[in-house]
Amino acid sequence: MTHYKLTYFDFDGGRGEPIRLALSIGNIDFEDYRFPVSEFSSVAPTTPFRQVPTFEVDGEVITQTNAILRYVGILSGLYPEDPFQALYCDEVMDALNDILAKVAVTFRMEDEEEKRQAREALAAGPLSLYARRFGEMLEARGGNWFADDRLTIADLRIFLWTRNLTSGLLDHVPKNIVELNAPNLLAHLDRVTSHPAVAAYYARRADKS
Ligand SMILES: N[C@@H](CCC(=O)N[C@@H](CS)C(=O)NCC(=O)O)C(=O)O
Repeated sequence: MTHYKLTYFDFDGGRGEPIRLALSIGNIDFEDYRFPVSEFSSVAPTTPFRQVPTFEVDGEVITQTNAILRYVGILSGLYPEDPFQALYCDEVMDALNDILAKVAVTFRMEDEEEKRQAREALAAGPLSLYARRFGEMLEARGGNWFADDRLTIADLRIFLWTRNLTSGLLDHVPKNIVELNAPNLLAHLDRVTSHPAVAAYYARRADKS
């Protein structure tokens, strides 16, 4: 049997979480290697691009969230077979990577005032724009799912982004930014959270903690 190993931070979010979810939904066994953020400086040099997540397939190390996610999405039946529906998925996931990269810059800012200004500018600009566009895409694709009229890896990525933004954990970004720009993403968040396969995954996680 193929040995899969995901290496990512020890929280239930970020770029690693949709990969964990897709594997679990597909009943694919994998080693879920989680490490504390404080240990990143020792893990990073062991990875090809000094970044996580990494995904090992029988010991071969693969990088890039969306590439990994497409692969595990195919294995787990969460990536559309129809090329155009697959394109919808890819568009959303690549756009999400772009906005995450803009926010990631602010995590490296040590000066609190500089970070506050940068985050407020992001909230007023790109974060609002991306939320609006994602909301419009969802609407244009039927209102429930981002592709294929069902749960796909695109939904797994977006609902985690919405969950993060609404959690208030991103300092200096108003908690209601999604509500103001794309209220349908909040309904999407509920829809994905209550999807039986997703709910079952988090029920298993809660049992473990
Ligand atoms: N293009 C990569 C980006 C991965 C990435 O930026 N990961 C973050 C953690 S979520 C990281 O390792 N950041 C450290 C760095 O870039 O120095 C992907 O999509 O997987």
